[in-house]
Amino acid sequence: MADVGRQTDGEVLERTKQKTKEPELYKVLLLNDDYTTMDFVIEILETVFNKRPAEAYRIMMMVHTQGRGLCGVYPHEVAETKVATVVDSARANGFPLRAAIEPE
Ligand code: TYC
Repeated sequence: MADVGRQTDGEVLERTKQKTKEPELYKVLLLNDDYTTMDFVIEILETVFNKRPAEAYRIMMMVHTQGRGLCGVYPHEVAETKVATVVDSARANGFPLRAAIEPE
């Protein structure tokens, strides 16, 4: 049932859409390169994406063998922050690791 919106001059406006929208979600992907160590990628997956060790290893190997791998799905601002955290941490450690976001 549509809820009744505000009233103006005897006219009743009905609100037919929901007021709150689900946030759009984005995939965060890690990309392969030849120089970042496997241990560093696993550490990133555990610390930035909250993966347990076995899952972190699985995702790292997926990226290593397939070129890219899914780390998580987040609202846009969270996804952008994850990418920035990955890149900042990689550069601080001298690695060229890259991450990307993609609409879900
Ligand atoms: N290919 C890298 C190596 O052989 C490991 C690696 C895995 C790098 C995943 C990046 O996102 C990555 N050392």
